[in-house]
Amino acid sequence: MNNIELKPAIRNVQLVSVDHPFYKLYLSQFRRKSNGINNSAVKSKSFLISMVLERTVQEWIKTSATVSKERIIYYEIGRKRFFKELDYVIKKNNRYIIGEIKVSSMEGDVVSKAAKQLNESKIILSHISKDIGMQIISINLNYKNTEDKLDEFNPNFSGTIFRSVELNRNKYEFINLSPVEINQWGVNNSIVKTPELLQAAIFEAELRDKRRSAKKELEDKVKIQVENKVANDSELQTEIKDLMMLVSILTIKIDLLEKGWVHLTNKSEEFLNEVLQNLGEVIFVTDVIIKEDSKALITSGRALDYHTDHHKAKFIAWYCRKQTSLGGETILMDAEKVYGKLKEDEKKELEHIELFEHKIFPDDKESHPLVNNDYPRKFYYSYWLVKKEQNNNSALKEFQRIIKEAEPLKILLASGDILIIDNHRIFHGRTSIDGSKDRFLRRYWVSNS
Ligand SMILES: O=C(O)CCC(=O)C(=O)O
Ligand SMILES: [Fe+2]
Repeated sequence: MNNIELKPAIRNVQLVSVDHPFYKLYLSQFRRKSNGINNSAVKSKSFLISMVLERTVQEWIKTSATVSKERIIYYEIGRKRFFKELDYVIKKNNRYIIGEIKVSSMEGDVVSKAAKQLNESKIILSHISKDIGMQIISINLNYKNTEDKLDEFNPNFSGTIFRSVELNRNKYEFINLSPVEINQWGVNNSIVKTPELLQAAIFEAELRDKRRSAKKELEDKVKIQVENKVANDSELQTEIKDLMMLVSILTIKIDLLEKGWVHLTNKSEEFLNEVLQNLGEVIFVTDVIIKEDSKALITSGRALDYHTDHHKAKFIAWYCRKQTSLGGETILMDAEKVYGKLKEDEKKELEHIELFEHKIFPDDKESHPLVNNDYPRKFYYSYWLVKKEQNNNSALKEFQRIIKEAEPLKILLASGDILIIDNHRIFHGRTSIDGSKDRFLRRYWVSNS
């Protein structure tokens, strides 16, 4: 079977009126659920007037003959019934215009919320019609304090001219009406029974707006004060710097423990030095650059396959001073994950495999085991250090096969980047350096402390 549908599809999409029995049933259940939550709350004036104005706008829209009684979207998903309310629906032949009325005391995101709601409805309704327009009628109680321009109110809804706006790549028709004009129309047509409520709500909205800007001003002032205090207090500055450093170091240590590597961008070499002091002892520093006719792989421009560095390095850190213009990507592989895919007898077998020592330090021996299962497990691996007699070892071959097939983690270091890895767990390598030859990484080996 192909194409198994995991999500049940939307079915049976219809527009129904508020009297539809399903909807009535749904509402009664909904009311029962919300009982006791809102009853005792004192309603704000803006909340009360928004109900009044919304109803008034709905009546105003009814002055257009094309407004539809059906404004509830009914649909089913699986065996469940859903309802979505629209503030109004205008039907002209096969064209639907769905509308949202928003009364608010703020600007901005109220309208984008309306747009989002409308668009969701449009997607559902597209099951029954392809020709759907969206309208937003916005009424801002705080209209005096916004830049939004008001549109003309035409007592005959059919003659209203909407503006065309685009939000999130969808087109909407939009108007911004004066609450005073709507209220007056409502009073004249006996829809609004409390003419003075609007003034009270506007007054309330103004107070809220004043509080909002005063709060913002206060926050800004406090921020400046704190900044000034820090700027003039070197002791406080040091404390903050130390704490920031401590947090960085702890974050790095946690990442190294959990996933075995960490990539930081835009850092200084001083920062790295401070981190390294907290990780252990730096035992070796190398400039990873390209030398002409280099015999050593690392200073050639060639690709390097997965390997670990010297086993005395618990961590390797690279500071990128300059990256090449093409290639030179770091590749990483979690040896724990590779190892985990082996069969038990293959794991056992690997413990007995010794690789040539990567001779650097005076006390280096001749060879070193590929895996040491003491806790935490340690890997040591370089394909160029595998002894000839191991070349046909089936466990090693399987280990190498899994590495080859696994998806590498690729990181392109940029100037100022730091990469730190747990050298006993994460294999590293790089793709060939095909661009500019001035690539410069400074590499640090850090022993356990
Ligand atoms: O050039 C690189 O990105 C890493 C080379 C490498 O294997 C190393 O620095 O140990
Ligand atoms: Fe390396």
